[in-house]
Amino acid sequence: MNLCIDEARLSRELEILGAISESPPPVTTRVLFTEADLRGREFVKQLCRDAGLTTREDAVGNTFARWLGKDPDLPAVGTGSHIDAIPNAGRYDGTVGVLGGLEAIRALARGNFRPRRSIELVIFTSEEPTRFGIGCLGSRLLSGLLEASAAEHLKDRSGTSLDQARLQAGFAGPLSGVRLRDGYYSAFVELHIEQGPILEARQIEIGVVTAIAAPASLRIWIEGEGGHAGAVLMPDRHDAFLAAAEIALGVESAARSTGAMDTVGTVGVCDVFPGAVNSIPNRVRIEADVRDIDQARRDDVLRKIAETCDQVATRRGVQIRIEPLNADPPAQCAPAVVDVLIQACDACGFRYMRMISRAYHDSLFISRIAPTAMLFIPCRSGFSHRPDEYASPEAIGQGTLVLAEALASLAGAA
Ligand code: HGY
Ligand code: MN
Ligand code: MN
Repeated sequence: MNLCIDEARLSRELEILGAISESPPPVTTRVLFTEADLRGREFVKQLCRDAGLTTREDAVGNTFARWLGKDPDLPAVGTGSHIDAIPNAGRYDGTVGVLGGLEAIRALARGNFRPRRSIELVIFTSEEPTRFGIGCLGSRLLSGLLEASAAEHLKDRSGTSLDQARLQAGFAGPLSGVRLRDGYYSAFVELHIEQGPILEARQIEIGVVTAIAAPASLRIWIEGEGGHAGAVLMPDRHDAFLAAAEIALGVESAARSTGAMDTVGTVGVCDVFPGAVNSIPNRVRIEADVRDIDQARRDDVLRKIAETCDQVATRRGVQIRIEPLNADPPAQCAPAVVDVLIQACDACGFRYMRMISRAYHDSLFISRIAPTAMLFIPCRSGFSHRPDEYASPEAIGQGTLVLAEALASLAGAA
């Protein structure tokens, strides 16, 4: 097909969405159900309505914008990603898949393509774990990987429950109604920045994702003994922060110990109580993120972290409690959908490479209920989850063009 992507419009929309943030530009922060998140949702929904799509939202805020096909009763072809952003983030993570997906649909309509199967754009709620500690909240509920009963107990750091937060944001109805029926999508494709340096380094336009790494995250609580920083002698201390510091170093050494480059471990959250320079920390909460494409190797790292916690607890005379947040299996992308993406790359004349995704995405969970694959585009130096995250209008346009070709192929012509 002779499709044309409106790169200038797509870039403008990404800029506008990027500036809908709790932080001043160039930083984007858009945490679940904050005022910025709700404004961002409204902005994208209006663009979908302007494009003639019918929109709906479910009880947790997953948003669907459907281009009705000639055979509306057939399972639709899905595409989409997320628009929530962690603190101090960039403006392309997730949004390229949402606004690129919308532009792919608009380009098909401008090219007088009419789909046989409906094509549905999805904005997944809370892909980032920032507010409730677990990532992909919306797609976990859609795929049934997270039961509504378990989700209802989630609370954020202020003690607000997911139910309270979503109702305040205007999303009512039972969470049990979020789960999609089997066969709801005939196929799903997510466009996303690579969040790594490989495509740019090899000067390849498109990454065709064949597998998504297995993420796990832990919350670790350390209870020590507080006291006066001047009066308590060193041998008498049970400093919760120093115990946490040893555990954080243990996360790093456990990840390195597998010898595999695919194993990664990070401690990205550390709350110290009472947080006064002259008071010995008596309570610390840290959160660890452990991933690998090999689930058994990842689980080995989790076991090593637990052993480290036991040793530190004994040696330092502190109490340590591990609260597992998630430990998901990796996803294999559907070969049939991967083939369609490769054919679309060939049709557009772009170089591509098969690759795994070290970041997780909503496709990790949608792949449980529909044949799924992902398209990556290069981002500058592989930077992501930081304000200097950047993907060029040309790269975004190329990814969007391949996506449009793939959606047309998967939906069939009316
Ligand atoms: O952490 C991730 O992999 C995703 O960006 N939330
Ligand atoms: Mn992210
Ligand atoms: Mn993302």
